[in-house]
Amino acid sequence: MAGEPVTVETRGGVGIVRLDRPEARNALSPEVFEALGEAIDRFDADPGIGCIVIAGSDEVFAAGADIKAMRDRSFQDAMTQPSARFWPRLAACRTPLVAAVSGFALGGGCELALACDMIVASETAEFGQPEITLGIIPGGGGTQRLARVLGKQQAMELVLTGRRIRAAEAHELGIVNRVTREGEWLDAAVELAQLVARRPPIAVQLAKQAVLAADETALSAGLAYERRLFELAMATEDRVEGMSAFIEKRKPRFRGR
Ligand code: DAK
Repeated sequence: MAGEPVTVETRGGVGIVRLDRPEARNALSPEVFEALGEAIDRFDADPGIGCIVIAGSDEVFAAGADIKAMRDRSFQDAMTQPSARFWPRLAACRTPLVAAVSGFALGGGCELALACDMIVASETAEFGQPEITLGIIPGGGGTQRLARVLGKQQAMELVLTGRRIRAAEAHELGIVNRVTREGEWLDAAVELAQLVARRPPIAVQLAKQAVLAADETALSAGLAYERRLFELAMATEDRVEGMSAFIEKRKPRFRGR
């Protein structure tokens, strides 16, 4: 019998959630969506966690939504099942998210990685949106996020053909932050996450909100929003500590206030 569909651990201020459903190539069943959402919510509420890594195994990040669970789903089911709730839940996470991708990231798996704030990929990673081959289209943000990162033409090709791209091409196209050698992907992702986790947490969350707003707003509105968030950062104790530490030539001790 299959065990828990995700495992969690922490490493130096970083929460790591790993999809663990190897018999189905980490397909995102309703149970996986629920467990993943819960783990992310718990880490997001934990003041000891400054960054979250979402990972799979060496072989597969996630092969997408569970096709077997989806085949007989009615329209009503599709409206209410956990996957529909998962995506807004993920978007509400204030803590930065790093996707650590090795092997296949397909369909909802690719969308999960794209919904994260940064992606670290093994050279073995393959990304793709094969939904079209099943008679559906991406439903977890793939068309929108790919079009924003790649531009219309490149996104259109991937979405209309379902062609998979390897890590090197994904890096060239700007989807992936860095590509590592096989076997080094998780440590590299955790290292990047730990760097973020060492930064003052309120400023980190404000910075995440500011960058995400760039996709949603016109430049003038985005600049005004950034200005408000900057002013909030100025009101924190951590920024007094950060600036004092710089002037006194010592390491800052951030307390999340
Ligand atoms: N769902 C269910 N089972 C899957 C699966 C999937 N996505 N992917 C693999 N499996 C199962 C296989 O059926 C097989 O099961 P058994 O035959 O052993 O029972 C087992 O995992 C091993 O699979 P393979 O034999 O195929 O393994 P390989 O290593 O040869 O190939 C592969 C790995 C990942 C290349 C291949 O399995 C594959 O192409 N998988 C399907 C990829 C795919 O088409 N993904 C897109 C799914 S649709 C939404 C949000 C999001 C979505 C929808 C709605 N809303 C918010 C509304 C997302 C949709 C999708 O992702």
